[in-house]
Amino acid sequence: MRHEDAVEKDEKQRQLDQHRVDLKGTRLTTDQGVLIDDTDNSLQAGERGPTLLEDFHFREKIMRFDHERIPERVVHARGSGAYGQFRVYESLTEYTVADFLCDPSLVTPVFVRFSTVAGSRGSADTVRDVRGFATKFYTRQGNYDLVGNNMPVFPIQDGIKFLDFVHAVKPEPHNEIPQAQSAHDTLWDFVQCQPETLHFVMWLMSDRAIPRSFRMMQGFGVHTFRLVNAEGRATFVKFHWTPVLGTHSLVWDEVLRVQGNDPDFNRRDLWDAIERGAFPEWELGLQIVPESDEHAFDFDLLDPTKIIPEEIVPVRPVGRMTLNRNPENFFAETEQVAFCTANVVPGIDFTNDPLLQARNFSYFDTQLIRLGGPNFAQIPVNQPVAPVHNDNRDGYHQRMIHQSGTSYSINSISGGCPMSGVVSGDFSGVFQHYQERVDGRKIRKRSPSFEDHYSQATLFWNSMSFWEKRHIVNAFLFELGHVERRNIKEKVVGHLVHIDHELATQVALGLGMPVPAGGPANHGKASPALSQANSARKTIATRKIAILVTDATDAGALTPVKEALEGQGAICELIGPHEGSAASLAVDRQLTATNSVLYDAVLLADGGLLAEDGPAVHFVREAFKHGKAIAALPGGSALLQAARLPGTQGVIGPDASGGAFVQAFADAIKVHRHYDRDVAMFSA
Ligand code: HDD
Repeated sequence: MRHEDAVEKDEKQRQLDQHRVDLKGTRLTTDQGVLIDDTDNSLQAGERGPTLLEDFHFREKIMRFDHERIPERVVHARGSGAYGQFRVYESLTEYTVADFLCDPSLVTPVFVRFSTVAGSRGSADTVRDVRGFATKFYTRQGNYDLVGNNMPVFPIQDGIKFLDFVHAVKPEPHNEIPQAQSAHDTLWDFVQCQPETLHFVMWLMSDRAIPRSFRMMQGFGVHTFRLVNAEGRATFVKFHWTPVLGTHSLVWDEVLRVQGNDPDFNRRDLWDAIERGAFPEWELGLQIVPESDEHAFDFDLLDPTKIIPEEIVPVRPVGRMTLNRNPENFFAETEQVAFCTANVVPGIDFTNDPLLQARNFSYFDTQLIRLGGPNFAQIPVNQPVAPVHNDNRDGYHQRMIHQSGTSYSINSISGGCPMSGVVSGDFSGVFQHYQERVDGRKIRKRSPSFEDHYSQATLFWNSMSFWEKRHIVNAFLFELGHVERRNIKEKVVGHLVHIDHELATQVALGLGMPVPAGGPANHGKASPALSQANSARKTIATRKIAILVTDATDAGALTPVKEALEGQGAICELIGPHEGSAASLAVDRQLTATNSVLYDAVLLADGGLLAEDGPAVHFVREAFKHGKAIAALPGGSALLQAARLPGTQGVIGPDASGGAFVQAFADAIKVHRHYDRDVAMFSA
């Protein structure tokens, strides 16, 4: 039984059921429903003769194959989706009329698609990149799409520059190299020409760009939006998703190895967790700003390259989202899902953020080319659970069979239907645009309030722990190390001086450049909420532990430890010298068919045999290098010694036993990564 069968079906699931096609027990037909006897041999004039044009089955089969592809998304082409549910904790009627935010008894179905941005559909999951975090709420008042990212800021301030940014980060036009990488000349040329990118670049160079799991990423709506209540009063709002498992990342060296070992690392992780019933969860949080405070900050609320530090406006947790069901068909659901920032419901509205305004056009437009016409909202994954009645007609792939003899408004023939949503002056449930007062000249000019490109980049840098700073410097060195033009690197370092002199110095030295002359003084402000050092949660749930075993393993010593770890929600995989069983234990993977980078922690239980084994020693040393918790049962102590680890943080020896051993190991895993190990080991 799949896990979703255990929970009561929501409205969206029941709707999707109507579109399911189950081939079990069926017989082969053409698309026209004609039964076919043979699909392996084309119709020929004689056994060795030419193929006949009248073979309609052959032609249909080939035609369907030739047309299987649709254009991949221009950006965010690589993605993975899942269904789930959202429920608000308590009514937010004070701020909004959106009923999914006002009724705590309401369970709203959702579909979420996570993605990378730059790579094409078949690129690896674990590249250095922003991750998309797009949520479609199938509310009773229509679909609401919160199309966010795992970083709260964007590289550009005005949507008219989106094409330029995307062209710069995508593979270079002459040779289509590199795939899914920002480490090349055109991206860094764009950065040095466009200092508004710098705050975003700091996030991109940080560990946020290499998440351990989609389940362990924050999500941000990025823009300032508006909530509107029944009195028509608006409040500014920023949306945050906070993962219940904490926000965690891979380490860069690990990333490079994961790409070869499992290009589907994040996709598989999401899929497996849901299949296993370990449903990923996020809290929705709001930063709420009264309209009267619009100009109370030292940045512009409409500028998408800025955050509101949580220490200034706290994030209020308002609800929880659980992803509990994998799609049944990747193409039909995850590939065809069509998000649009303009999909809003009553009680949620836009601001004049020029990036958001551009997005409201772009998503709508992109679906026309991707999904082949204007009826994409009828595709099952996109179909609202709210009823749809209007005079929109025809177009490619129309599936509705409208009964009415009219398709215009106002009409008298159909009794005026579909009529206005307002009944007897009652506007409840009806979308009403917020009546913002607008007054201005038509100009192509950025507001001066958008001009400061450095202060929040500095804020981000100041907020990082020592190891996060080290990772950022190394990321700059990797990226700029792949840039061929010296002048571009110099210009980038010139910008870094305005963020922080120490950062600029370290990058300059690594690039073999003179230490830059001192820039402006660092303002010294920090926002601790930005550091991942503060995000570890006290759980080992869903953490993957590799247990190294051999035929000499003491199963009696291992089994209670394994069971205790699994009891806390960890996933244990036994890795042995061969498939089958070792010491009466079932081996999940053979040692050379896996790699330490696919696990969060390692338990050595081999019985001494692996101490002589090169790959096993490498496995342990590499896990140490990547900051992972390592524990050895008495049988594993020889391997632990053979690994000659240059440090002890997060390493649990066989001295402890029983519950104390398990607890010490679990505590070491909860830390996520022991970044304070030997600095030299992390320099790569
Ligand atoms: Fe975008 C896809 C997120 C700015 C134009 N964007 C897309 C997706 C996400 C985002 C998560 C993937 C949706 C999915 O899974 O199908 N985009 C963002 C965020 C932005 C942003 C958080 C800034 C705050 N985007 C942005 C701008 C434009 C676009 C400024 C154009 C003016 N984005 C698109 C697009 C895509 C898209 C070309 C490609 C595929 C699609 O829309 O459906 O229209």
